[in-house]
Amino acid sequence: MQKLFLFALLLFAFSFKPGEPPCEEIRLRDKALFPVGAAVNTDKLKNEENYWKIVPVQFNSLTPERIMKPAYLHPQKDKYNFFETDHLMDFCKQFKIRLHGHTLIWHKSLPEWMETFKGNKTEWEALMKEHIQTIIHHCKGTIKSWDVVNEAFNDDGTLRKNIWLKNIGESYIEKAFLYASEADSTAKFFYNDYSLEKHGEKFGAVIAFLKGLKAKGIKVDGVGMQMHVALDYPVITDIDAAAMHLQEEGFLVHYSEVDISIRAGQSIFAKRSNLLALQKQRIKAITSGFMKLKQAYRFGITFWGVSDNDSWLTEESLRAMPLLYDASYKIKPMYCGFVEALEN
Ligand code: 9MR
Repeated sequence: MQKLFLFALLLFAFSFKPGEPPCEEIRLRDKALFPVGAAVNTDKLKNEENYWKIVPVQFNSLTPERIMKPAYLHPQKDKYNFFETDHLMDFCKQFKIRLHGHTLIWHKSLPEWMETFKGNKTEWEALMKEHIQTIIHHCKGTIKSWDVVNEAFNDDGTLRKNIWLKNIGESYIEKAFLYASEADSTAKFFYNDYSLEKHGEKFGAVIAFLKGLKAKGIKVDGVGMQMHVALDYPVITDIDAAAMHLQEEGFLVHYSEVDISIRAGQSIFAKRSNLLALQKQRIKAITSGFMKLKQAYRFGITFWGVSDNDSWLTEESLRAMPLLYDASYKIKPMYCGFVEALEN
């Protein structure tokens, strides 16, 4: 009995190697047949060695997490602040990384002057036009794709009552895309939103609306499905169907803000190692589904952050652990699941 116990102990000791990576860390950007992206925090890119050592090696597409939102870029009516954007554009040029503009029109991260602006419909349209076109002109040649309108729909498919809808009316979305294409007729323009991957009511409303714009000759090139998902929701068949549906309608598909919370909807008693294993399978399934799209429609998969330490979800709960790297910038099983999908 004692011998058996000793044998089991030795077996355990040899099979448990703390700190061993769950798979080989490769260069995702070289392996994938589509752009692999991350939302980037420019402070960390400048100041955190672990962070800037990973970013240009792993990713060939970046989306600025904050610095291109109106509150940062357009702090006063007659003042723009392109300092951080210029820095990021240089970085991307240096490392041959695509920079995706995020986001021109949204209901959040607005400067105070914009939220409190008093004017009639024509003045609001002029404000929006000037905002969109100044930014696109500044970045023209380097930024070749944009989230023009972000999160304009509610979950039930109605339009969100934001400052743009209140002051311009429903035509603000059409106008935003029109102004964008006037500023750069060659860039790719996206509508970006969350919960589209459920392929439900919201998706139906968004796609009908965007088809309507296209029918009027407005340039809308693609849709960003943000993909802030849980381990088991939405089901993979719905995610895949939503992506295929976009392709059938001729829209480029961007999984634009991917993260997978390991705790959302799970029992509080669930073991972390089991959840991380499920997360690995989950990203593998999501990525494999994306790879079923024709190559020309795969705009890319962008993770909403690099490590669990810099996810917006971590601000709410340390337990979400939603990204490819752990808080100390070591690859997680999720990274390996992504690689496995690329290899199949
Ligand atoms: O991750 C972003 C967080 O750091 C910012 O504080 C926040 C407000 O600007 O925006 C977060 O990113 C959001 C993205 O721009 C749009 N989709 C939802 C994302 C998470 O809230």
